[in-house]
Amino acid sequence: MAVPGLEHQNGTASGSKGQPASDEVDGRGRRKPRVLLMGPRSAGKSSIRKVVFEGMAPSDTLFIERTNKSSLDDINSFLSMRMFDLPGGQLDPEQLNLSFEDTDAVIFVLDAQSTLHDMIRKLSVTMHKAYTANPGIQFEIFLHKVDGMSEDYRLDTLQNLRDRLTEELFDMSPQLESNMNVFYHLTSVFDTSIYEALSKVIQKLVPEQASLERLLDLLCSQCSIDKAFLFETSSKIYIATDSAPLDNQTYVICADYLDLVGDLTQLYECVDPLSLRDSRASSTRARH
Ligand SMILES: Nc1nc2c(ncn2[C@@H]2O[C@H](COP(=O)(O)OP(=O)(O)OP(=O)(O)O)[C@@H](O)[C@H]2O)c(=O)[nH]1
Ligand SMILES: [Mg+2]
Repeated sequence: MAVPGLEHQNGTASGSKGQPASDEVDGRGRRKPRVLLMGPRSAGKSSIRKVVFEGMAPSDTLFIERTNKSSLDDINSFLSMRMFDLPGGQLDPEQLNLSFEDTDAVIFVLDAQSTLHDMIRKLSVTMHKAYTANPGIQFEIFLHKVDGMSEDYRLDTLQNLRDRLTEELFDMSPQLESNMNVFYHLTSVFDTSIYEALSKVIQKLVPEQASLERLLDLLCSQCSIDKAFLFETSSKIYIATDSAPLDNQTYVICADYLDLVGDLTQLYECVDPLSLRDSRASSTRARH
């Protein structure tokens, strides 16, 4: 199953206090969920945004310029949401006219190939501050750039990060540590892991999640389907899936299929007959 086209508008962070502005609510008048992308310099925050939501080739991320002021992706489709890409090292959103109070999820992007010692301490202080301001906030830790690392090494690095962060949070407040919603993901823009991780983050922001899952369960049982996804075709993010266990290979096959559908759509997409006639006329003139 697929939902066509995401719309993205780039802009800068707007004020968040008081009544929400019209671009901060969806078609049904609900406030759009807000997601902040934070982390140290060069961790890969902008690359994630550009690869997933703007279709940039992963190898082209090498040429992305460093982010100096926060930029906003306004995503309007089946799920509307606002994603803010913060400058590297900026862990205080208030300095950018944003706040943790009206943030639904924070994605901390950490470079798995760098030393994380100092960052973990800063991260725990930021998480403490965010949780105090908004206990419902969702923390998503992306241990990013894991391509080129062996499976064992990836898992060891993740376990180390998890242990040290849990320890820091526990030292600050054992009660707070046990109540926080913290989720960990291994990601890379060079494979499907980034799409799967973002799908899991976004699914938690869809209020209709449980109903969608039930509908997909029904679809699977009625039509003898092994696995069903509700996809955003342009970003390859799945908004929901049925309750059967998901293996990575199934997602990879579906993602390849979506790429194929995308390529064929471009090949057969409607071309404005007027522009076609103009281009034919100019090429005829050129031959004379
Ligand atoms: N190996 C690898 N490199 C990556 C990945 N994602 C991003 N990069 C590289 O990391 C570098 C920094 O990427 P950016 O997206 O600019 O990082 P950023 O976090 O937005 O950086 P600032 O805006 O300075 O905070 C680029 O050279 C990317 O090519 C990944 O998954 N794997
Ligand atoms: Mg950036």
